[in-house]
Parts: sequence; C-alpha cells; structure tokens
Amino acid sequence: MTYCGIVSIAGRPNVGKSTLLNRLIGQKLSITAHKPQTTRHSILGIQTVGERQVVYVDTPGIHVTGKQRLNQVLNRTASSSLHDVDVVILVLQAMVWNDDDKRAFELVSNSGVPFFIAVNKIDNIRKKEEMLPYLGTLPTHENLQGVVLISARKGSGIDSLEEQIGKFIPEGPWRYGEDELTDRSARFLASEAVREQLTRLLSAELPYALSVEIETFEESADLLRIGAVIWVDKPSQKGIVIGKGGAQLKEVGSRARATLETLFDKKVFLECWVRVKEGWADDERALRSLGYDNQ
Ligand SMILES: Nc1nc2c(ncn2[C@@H]2O[C@H](COP(=O)(O)OP(=O)(O)O)[C@@H](O)[C@H]2O)c(=O)[nH]1
Ligand SMILES: [Mg+2]
Repeated sequence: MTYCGIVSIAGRPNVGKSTLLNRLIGQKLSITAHKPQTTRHSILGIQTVGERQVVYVDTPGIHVTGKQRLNQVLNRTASSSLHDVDVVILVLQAMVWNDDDKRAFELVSNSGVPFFIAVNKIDNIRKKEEMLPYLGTLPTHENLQGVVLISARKGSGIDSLEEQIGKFIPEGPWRYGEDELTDRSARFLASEAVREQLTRLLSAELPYALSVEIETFEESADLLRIGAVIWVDKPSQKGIVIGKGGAQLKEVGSRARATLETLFDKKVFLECWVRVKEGWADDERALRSLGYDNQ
C-alpha cells in the first residue's frame, strides 16, 4: 500500500517558506533571501520515505497590493496553489501578525483544505514563554488542525510538523519516482541559483528588475558547463550588476557555482553575461517568454 499527498506551503513573503521547503527535502531547491519576492515560481519538493510520498509546493508569497504585472502574476500563482492539495502549511513569523498574514490566513482558511500553522523563526525568541500571548491572539478556524513552532533555519520542530502532516496524506499511487526531488529541470535550478546570489548581493530594488536565462547547459561525465544570461531593465543597471572591474559578477558566479556543485554533485563551469531588456516587469508577454506563468 502506498500513500501520496500534496502539501502547499503558504504565507506572506519573507516568513521562511522556501527555507522550510529546503529543510523538509534536505536540499537547496528553492532560493531564499532576506527580501520579499525572491520566490517567483511555484516549485515542488518531493519527499519519499517508506510507503509515503509527500509533494510539497513552495509558492511565491501572498501580497496585499500589487501594482505591477509581476506582482499580480505572483499572487495568482500563490492562490491557485491552495486548491487541489491535501494539506496547507500556513507559515508565520514568530511574534508577527500583519495585514499580509491576515490576508494569507483568509485565503488559506477559505480554501476548504485542512491546514496547520507553522510559527517559524522561533530561534529568534530567547524565552519561549514570551510567545504565549502572541499564540493566544492567533485566529482559529474549523479547518485549522494545529499550531507547530518551528525553526526552518535550525531544524527544530520539523519532525513534529512532518508527523502531524503525515496523518493527512491519503492512500494512493505515487506521482513521482522514488528518487525524484523536484519537478523542476536542472536548467531551472541553475538559473535560480544565479538569481539567488544576485538577490543577495545587489542592494534595494535592482533584484526585482532582473531575470536569469540559461543559454547553454552541457553535461558530461565529470563536468557541467552552464552559460547564464542575466537580463536587466536598463543599460544603467548593467554596470551595477557587473560591478567594478567585473568583481560583482564574478562573486555572483562563484557563489552560484558552489551551490550548483553541491546540488548536482559535480564540477560546474559557470559563465554569466548581462544583457538589457527594457520594461519587462510590466509586460506580461515578456514574463511568459521568460517562463513566469501560472503553469
Ligand atoms: N532566524 C531565522 N531566519 C529564518 C528562518 N527561516 C527563514 N529565515 C530567513 O528569513 C528570510 C526569508 O526566508 P525565505 O525562505 O526566503 O522566505 P519566503 O519568502 O517565505 O520563501 C531569509 O533571510 C531566511 O534565511 C528561521 O527559522 N530562523
Ligand atoms: Mg520563497
């Protein structure tokens, strides 16, 4: 007898959804950074233990407002991932409850799916009893199955979360192979690894103005050769990404390469270029051509 279920990881940006997915799968599948909108795509993390396969869906965060098309597409992706799932994990940040959390709670509780609240980043709280008043103010709902305190970064509470979720995974055939970890291609993971470092190393708004496309991806027995194009909005941004004497781009490349060598367990040769593509964040067609879509 086998079990298989889909678990959606929901919540506003920056609460630690992607960090949680990576922790659950034990691999860096989804990129993380201390900035909202780091995750632009839904990504699946597949965990198969014994007879049970759990497919976790990491989503872009749920935003209250979205002026740009990119924001609207991100919200649509986030809401659509709440249906046709078996359980939702609504991630909150310990001691924080704001308008975006409230909206995420409403979306999740209205989806009709059983859900858990995972209160994340408890490693930041020195005295755990200080959390009691906060926990008391969280709303309740008939579909809410429990509240679990976790640290996605440090790993605490994860076993308990997995155990409680396990009870909601129905009997059924596996959807993925036993060894599969994600639905995403190696090319996609490569482009995300580059975007992660750009998001981390560049300041302020610039990361939102860029996207990464993999032009070449050649695998041989002992080497992975990857060519990545970094698309920016304006000519002025090109120089910022490249940095003085190319230092910034070099740093991005070498950090992304380290991530990819761990992920693929292989030597990686990574080359990055910067090119200008104006106004893409407002042009839905351009978004599609770069792979940002609901699918
Ligand atoms: N202290 C602490 N920081 C965390 C934890 N989980 C995530 N973070 C940090 O919170 C930021 C946002 O994490 P991320 O997973 O990208 O959030 P997402 O937008 O919800 O996917 C990153 O800087 C993470 O390192 C945690 O358990 N403890
Ligand atoms: Mg994320």
